[in-house]
Amino acid sequence: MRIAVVTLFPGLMQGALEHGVLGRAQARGLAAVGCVDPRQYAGDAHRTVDDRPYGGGPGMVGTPPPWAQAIDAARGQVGPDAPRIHLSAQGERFDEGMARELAAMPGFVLVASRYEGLDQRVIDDRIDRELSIGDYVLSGGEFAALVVIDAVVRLLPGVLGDERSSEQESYTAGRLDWPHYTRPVDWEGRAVPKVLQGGDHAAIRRWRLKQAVGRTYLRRPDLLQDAPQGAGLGRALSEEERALLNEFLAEREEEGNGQRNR
Ligand code: 4F9
Repeated sequence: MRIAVVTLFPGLMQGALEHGVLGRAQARGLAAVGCVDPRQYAGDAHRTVDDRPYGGGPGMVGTPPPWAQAIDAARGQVGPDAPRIHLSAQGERFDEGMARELAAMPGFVLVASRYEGLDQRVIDDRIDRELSIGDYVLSGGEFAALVVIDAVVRLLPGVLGDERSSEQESYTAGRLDWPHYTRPVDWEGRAVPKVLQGGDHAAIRRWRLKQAVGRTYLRRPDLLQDAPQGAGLGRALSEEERALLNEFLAEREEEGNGQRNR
């Protein structure tokens, strides 16, 4: 997969992309991330890439010629029909469903503009889609672009090894994770749950699904609704999950309305 990022801070992107899963995916040739800096296409001696907004007000707006040329050059790196995606608080909300959609593509362009944004004519003419990673304002789109890249690249075949089977993946999609434990078995008077200490794999699987469904119910009940138009991975409870949730809630009641697990 090829990803090209249009950014005034290629160094910020490249630094973050060297590490961990993303660094390894690139080293192994599974993903290639390149950056295009609009400053390369600034015509004047001062390398200007923004200007004061028409109509007045604070801040600066990305000026069309260098941004449009940088977007065109980025598309040249990834393919003539690659979608051009602008990271923007005005965009549709990015979620795991969209990460899967992007992971199935041969490549895409991410445009990270500064906080005040991009001249609307560039958006109208050179952007195919706007994505938001959440309802907050960032000082620029770079960190949002990194969030999208991380969520997508980890889904590419071969990137994560075999940590999760696709069967397990479809069972737990749209559900929060279950709790994890490692040694020591007792830590500051807190024990690892008994079922995890034994070797009954069916019981362990059942316990984990129960915790996942219970946590989702308590913390993110919205995920237990079918997603409006297939974007997110939320879905209604299955029969098995409903039974597990009833058990989870009964056990929680017994424990005294649980500080456990919140
Ligand atoms: C981008 C915020 C994506 C949320 C870009 C300022 C942004 C953003 N999601 N804020 N520039």
